[in-house]
Amino acid sequence: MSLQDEFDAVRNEGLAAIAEAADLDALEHVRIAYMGRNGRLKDLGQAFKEAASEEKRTLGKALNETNNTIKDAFNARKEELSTQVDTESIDITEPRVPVRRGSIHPISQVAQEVEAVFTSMGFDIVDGPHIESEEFNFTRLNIPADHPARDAQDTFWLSNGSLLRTHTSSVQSRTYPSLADTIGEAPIRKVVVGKVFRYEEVDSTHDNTFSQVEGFMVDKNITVAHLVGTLKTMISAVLKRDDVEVRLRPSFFPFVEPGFEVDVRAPGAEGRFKNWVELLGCGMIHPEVLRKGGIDPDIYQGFAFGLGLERLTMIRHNINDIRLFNGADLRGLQQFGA
Ligand code: FA5
Repeated sequence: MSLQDEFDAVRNEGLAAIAEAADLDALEHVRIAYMGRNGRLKDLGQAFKEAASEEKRTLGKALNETNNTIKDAFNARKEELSTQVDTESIDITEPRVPVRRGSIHPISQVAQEVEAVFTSMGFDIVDGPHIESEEFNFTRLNIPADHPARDAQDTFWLSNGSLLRTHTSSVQSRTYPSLADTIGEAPIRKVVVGKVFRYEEVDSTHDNTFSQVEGFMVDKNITVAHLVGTLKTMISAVLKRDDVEVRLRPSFFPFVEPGFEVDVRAPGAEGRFKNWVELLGCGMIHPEVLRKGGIDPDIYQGFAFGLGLERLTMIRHNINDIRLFNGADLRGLQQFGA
C-alpha cells in the first residue's frame, strides 16, 4: 500500500469513527486513537519522515489535509454532542410525576392504638393461628359438637377437619395451658388483635372476614368491676372522648358466666354514636374453661371480652358501611391516610 493510500485509509476510518461516536466519552476515545501521542496520525507523520525526499512535497500536502480533515471533523462532532447534552438536560420546571403514597389501613391504625392502650394497662400482646382446630375454637370454650352455639358462628371448614377461626377466643383456649404452670405469677393479662372468619351474609354491618380484639385477665378476686373499668378505659382512649358510657346487657356465651353484651354511647358525639351501639361480648371466664386450661377456678377468676374492631373503627370515624374496609374502591380508604 502506498503512503498516499495509507493516508486515505486512516482519514476514512477516522471520519467514520468520529461520526459513530455516540457521546463525548466515545469521542474522546476516538481522539486518543487518532490524534493522541501514540495515535494513528502520529504514525503517518513517522512514515512521512521516512519517505523519499522527491515524494515529500506531494505527501506533505496530503498529510496536512488528512490531519486537518480529522481535526475539523472531531471539533464539529464535539460541538454537536455538547449541544445535544444541553438540550437533553433536565428541565427543573417540568411538573413531576405524582408519587402515590401508601397509607396504613384504618383498621390497622385503630389496632395499633388499641394495642398501645392495653400495653399501658400491663397487658401482653399474644397471637394465634387463623387456621384453627375445632378443639380450640369450640370444644375448650365449652361449645361441644352438638351445642347450638356453634350455629351462631358458622365457619369455613378445610378438608382436613380444621376451620378458619370464628373468633379470637380461640387464643384464650390456646393460651391457658401454657399459663397453668406460671399462674402463681398472676395477674395474667393478655390481648389479641386479629382476623376472624364467618360464613355469613355480608351487609353494611357484617362481613365474612373481620377483626376482633380479645382481652382476658386472670387473677384472684377479679370481678365484673375490673372488666367494666378496663373496657371503659380502652374505649375512651381509642375514641378520644371522656363522655363514653358503657351499658351491659345480660347475654349468653358458653365460655363466660355471667355473660354480657356491651353497648357504648357518647351523648356529646355527632352521628350514630350519640345513641347506644352494640360493640362487644364479654363476661367472667367460665370455671369450666379455666379448668380445661389447667387453672383451678376455685382460686382464680378472670374476665374476657371480644370486640369487633371494624365496629369500633366505624364509630371512631363515623363510617356507615363495613364494606369500605375490604372493598376494592380505594377512595374511601384514602381519606384515612397516615
Ligand atoms: C364473640 O365472637 C365472642 N367470642 C366474644 C366474647 C369474647 C364473649 C370473650 C365473651 C368473652 P360475637 O359473635 O358477638 O362474640 O362477636 C363479638 C363482636 O364481633 C360483635 O360484638 C361485633 O362487634 C363483632 N362482629 C361479630 N360478627 C361480625 C361480623 N360478621 N362482621 C363484623 N363484626 C362482627
